Amino acid sequence: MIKSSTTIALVPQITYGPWIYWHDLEKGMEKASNLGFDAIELFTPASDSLEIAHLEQLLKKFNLELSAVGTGAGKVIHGLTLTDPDPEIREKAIAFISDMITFGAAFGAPAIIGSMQGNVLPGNDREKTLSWLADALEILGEKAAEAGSFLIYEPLNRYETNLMNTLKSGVELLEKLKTKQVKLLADLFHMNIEEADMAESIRSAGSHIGHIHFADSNRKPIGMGHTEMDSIASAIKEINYSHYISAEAFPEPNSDKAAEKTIESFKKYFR
Ligand code: LER
Ligand code: MN
Repeated sequence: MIKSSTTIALVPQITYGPWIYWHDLEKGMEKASNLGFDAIELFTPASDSLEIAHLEQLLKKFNLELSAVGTGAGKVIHGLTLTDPDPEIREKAIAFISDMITFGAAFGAPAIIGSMQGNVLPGNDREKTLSWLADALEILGEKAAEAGSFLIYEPLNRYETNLMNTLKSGVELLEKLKTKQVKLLADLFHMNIEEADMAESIRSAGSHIGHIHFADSNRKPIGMGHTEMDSIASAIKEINYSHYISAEAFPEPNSDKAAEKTIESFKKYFR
């Protein structure tokens, strides 16, 4: 079954971005639960920002699951990426994500590699940079397997990375890896910039897709932009997608309305 999820941002340094609820875990969970979301996706400063027992207790209390954990704080706060030319920084990036994998796995949730993938920096070789990314995914994919989980790799739009911008390039990257524990994130906002045909891209990527970010063309909640959702929803159902559809969208016009719009759209297309 396709499950609904909404995001909660808990990084104090970040005060605006594509996340629905902000800075208050318990309040966000209570609201998500009241609206009938199945799960929450968390954006935390680090793997040890929340006590496992505390989160466990709140998930139980509000009858929610943890759909995924974001790792972007490693870049935003610490300047780490998996493709930095400095091997020490790459190593720290791997350690940061590795700890996030362990944290998420305690709740059956995968870690997401989005902005932590980095970029081919000026003066650097593309093939070399891609080999650093592949090496990191091999290590982290196996780490996720050991933890009983999997890892999520997210192609981003061209304004955020020059590594992989489409699902197809993501599939090609994953198919070259030895590890089979890495799945793709289909972020409908990034896809609306990069894909020629979003539904067709979803059908082609098929079972490689392990997580979906639910946002309209303007990164507002689905239903507030011009993304044509009918064909996309059909494609998601056609590939028998059975993971989460998680609202990574701006809290517009405010968190409560964005969450309501999201669950309304989720039910319209997937229930
Ligand atoms: C993360 O999921 C994402 O979509 C990016 O745009 C943020 O780095
Ligand atoms: Mn995303």
